[in-house]
Amino acid sequence: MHEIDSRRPVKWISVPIVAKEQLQDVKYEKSEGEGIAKITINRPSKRNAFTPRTVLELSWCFADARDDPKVGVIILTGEGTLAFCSGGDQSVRGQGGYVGADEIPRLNVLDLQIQIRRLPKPVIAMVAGYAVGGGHILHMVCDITIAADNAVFGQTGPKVGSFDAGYGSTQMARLIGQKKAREMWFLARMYSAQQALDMGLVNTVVPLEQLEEETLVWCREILQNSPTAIRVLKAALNAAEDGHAGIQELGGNATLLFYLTEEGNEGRKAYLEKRPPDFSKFKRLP
Ligand code: S0N
Repeated sequence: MHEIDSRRPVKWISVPIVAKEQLQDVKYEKSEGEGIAKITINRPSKRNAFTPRTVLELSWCFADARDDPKVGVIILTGEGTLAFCSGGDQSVRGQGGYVGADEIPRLNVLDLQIQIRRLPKPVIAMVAGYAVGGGHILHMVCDITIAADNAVFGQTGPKVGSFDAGYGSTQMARLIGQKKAREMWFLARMYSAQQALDMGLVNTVVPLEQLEEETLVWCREILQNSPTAIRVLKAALNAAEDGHAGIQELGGNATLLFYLTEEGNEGRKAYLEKRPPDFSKFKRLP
């Protein structure tokens, strides 16, 4: 029998990182002089359905908004008034996932969901029209949802042969309860904005023509508050449900805050100055 030598040497091949390209499926904007970023899925002729490329571009934008210290709140929305997002683009769904130019099937929207959930700044879904399928899940993983009165919410998975057994199920049950979540998934019905509000699926419903104006009011109110308090609260609200990953996120915030203290820096300074650290002056509070 031919044996595989698992200790054989490896040949490392240098891989160039693909530079970020021009956005094709997504619009990315920042408000002048304010800390608001707006990310818009821009495929209105497909009701803003996402392909792997769309998801990749969304991920680039969220990464930029995360890294930009001037950005304090991020809006996720869809182009036009007919749809926030209609989920995965069924015309590029292949075997094993959604297929892009590289012909590799992917479910990379799952990575995007985690990116939004763990992003240490509030993400607001601004929903006009349909938020269905994977698009419905995207709004659910956002921190807040502002819905226009023409918004329609629902899961279509059981009709088109797909499901989200991750946040799409568990986060939904946290938001609207187990019975309602089972109804929403098993029957795959559509729900109006008012029904969504009554279920606790969205934070508020406003007339379509006031959607952006009202969303900006929420953004500006958030921006007046302590960014650190908000980031720790977001991590705390995630922590109990996200297991080790949730604790890691909350713990990362504790480390960040500790690094900002004199006590946190005493050990580093002592190491660099080649002396024993002196923690004696730091209070041991009750
Ligand atoms: C959104 C709907 C209800 C809008 O109806 P309306 O207004 O009557 O417009 P249509 O005429 O139906 O649509 C206009 C044009 O847009 C195309 N289109 C719309 N949605 C899609 C789509 N999702 N994929 C591809 N094309 C779409 C229409 O075909 C039409 O084009 P033309 O003009 O050329 O005919 C209605 O459109 C609708 O029901 N859409 C389908 C909704 C749907 O079933 N979405 C997919 C659900 N599944 C997922 O999203 C899975 C996502 C996923 O990747 C995933 C995988 C693993 C784990 C988790 C997930 C996850 O869910 O996140």
